[in-house]
Parts: sequence; C-alpha cells; structure tokens
Amino acid sequence: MEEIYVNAEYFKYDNPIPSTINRKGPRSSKRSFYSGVTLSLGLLSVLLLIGLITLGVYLHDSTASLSATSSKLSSMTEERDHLKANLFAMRNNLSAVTEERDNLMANLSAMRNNLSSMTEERDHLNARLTEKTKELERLQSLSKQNKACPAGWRKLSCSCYLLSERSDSWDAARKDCRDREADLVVIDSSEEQMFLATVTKGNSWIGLNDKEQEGQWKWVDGTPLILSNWMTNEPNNVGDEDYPQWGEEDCAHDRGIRLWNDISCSASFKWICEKMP
Ligand code: MFU
Ligand code: CA
Repeated sequence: MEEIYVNAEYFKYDNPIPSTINRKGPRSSKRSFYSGVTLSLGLLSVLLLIGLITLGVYLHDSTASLSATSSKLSSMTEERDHLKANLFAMRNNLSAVTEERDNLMANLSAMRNNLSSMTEERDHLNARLTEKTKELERLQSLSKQNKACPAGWRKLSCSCYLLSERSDSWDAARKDCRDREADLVVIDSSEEQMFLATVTKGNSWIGLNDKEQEGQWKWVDGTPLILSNWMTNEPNNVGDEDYPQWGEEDCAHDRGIRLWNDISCSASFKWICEKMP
C-alpha cells in the first residue's frame, strides 16, 4: 500500500500531466477503475451478504422442515414396521385359515360322499326290507292257514279252541289258558259263536268282563264289545242289587246255547281257551 502511495506521489510531483493528454488522463481512469472495483466489490459483498442471509434463512427453514420430515419419516417407518408385522401375522393367519378351510372342504367332500353312499345303501335296504316284509306276511299267512292245532284242540279258521276238563273261577280259567299260550275265547263272529256251540253244551267262561268299569264290557284282547249275544235281560249285575248272594257280576259266561250271562267272577265253570296254531 505504501508503495502505491509512493507511486502516487511520484505521479503527483515528478510527472506532471502533459498538456497534450486528456485532462482525465491515466490517473483519473485508474481512480474510476478502482472506484468501480470498490463499488462492484461492495455490491458483491452486499449481494453475498443477502445471499448468505437468504441461505441462512433457507437453511434454517430447511433444517426445521428436515427435522419435521425426519420425525415424520421415523413415525411412518415405525408405522410401516407395525403394519409389516401385522401383515406378516395376517399372512400366517390366512395361511392357517386357508389350510383349515381346505381340510374342512376335504372333510365335507368325504362326508358328502359318505352320505351319498349311505343314502343309496339305506334306500337299497329299505327296498329289501319292504320286499322281505311282504314275503314274511305272505309266509305268516300261509303258515297260519296251514298250521295244524295241537292235539285235543279244535280248529276254526285261524284259531284253535280247547274246552277245559275241570271247572274253576274266571281268573283261574284265564290263567290256565295263558299257561297253554292261549287266552279265554274272544267271540267276534257269529260263525265262531255257532262253532262254540259244538265245542260245549254247558256253561263255560268266555274272555269277557267289566271288572275295570261297571257296564263297560271288554274282551281279554282289549277289544270292545261289538257283536253281543246276551240272554234277554242280561247283563243285569243282579248280585249287586236284588240278589246280594250272587255277588257283583263282572264276568261273562256262555250258557252253551249261544247266549251269555254276567255272573260273579268267583263262580265255577268250565272254560274255552283260544289260540293261534
Ligand atoms: C239270573 C242271572 C244271574 C244268575 C242267576 C242265577 O239272575 O242274571 O247272573 O245267573 O240268574 C236272576
Ligand atoms: Ca246276570
């Protein structure tokens, strides 16, 4: 710097400006050059300063934004990891559920097949059962028709009949029949009634009583009385009212003349048993 000023002095005193040269001369041109440079540098500095400030502001904003973005990124990363874990778990679940569904479908298909074959078998068995039932009925009816009665028993249609040798009460009579795998006779047709007149000509117990309810006559096989052959004025349950010596008359006997009377069950008569051969 000192040198510059020395030179300046030199130019000032030792080399006066020649008159022929423009008044502005090299000295003025240099000064304006320096002024320009200074101004430019100043401007440049100002611009740089503005740039720096702008950069600073921008940098500050960017840092804040970067920090926000970074924290957002971090939370999103966390969320993504969480979702990934969820997705993984769901995939596992889906795979297990899919496997289970496949198993169940396989089971269902097997069961459908089973059901179908069982239905087919059932239908087949039902058809065979119907066929066999018909055959059984046919054979039973044939066997009934053809079976002979045991010795001493007499046959009418599908039944065998036996007149007892001794006399006893209605209950004892019934027990005897049951012991012979039979029961007291149930008369359900006039043909049967006519036939019985050939089995006995005397009093004999028949399977008819009103023990359960007075006046409601029932056969021993549970059937109600439809065809009846009471004697005139019977049943009169006479022992219950005018003739107490006879006792209550809850049991029926055939007089041997195809007509019935009600009498005390403890009376003593022969009886007629009936059974299928
Ligand atoms: C009739 C019948 C009785 C009894 C008696 C001897 O009464 O009704 O059941 O047999 O004769 C008068
Ligand atoms: Ca009577």
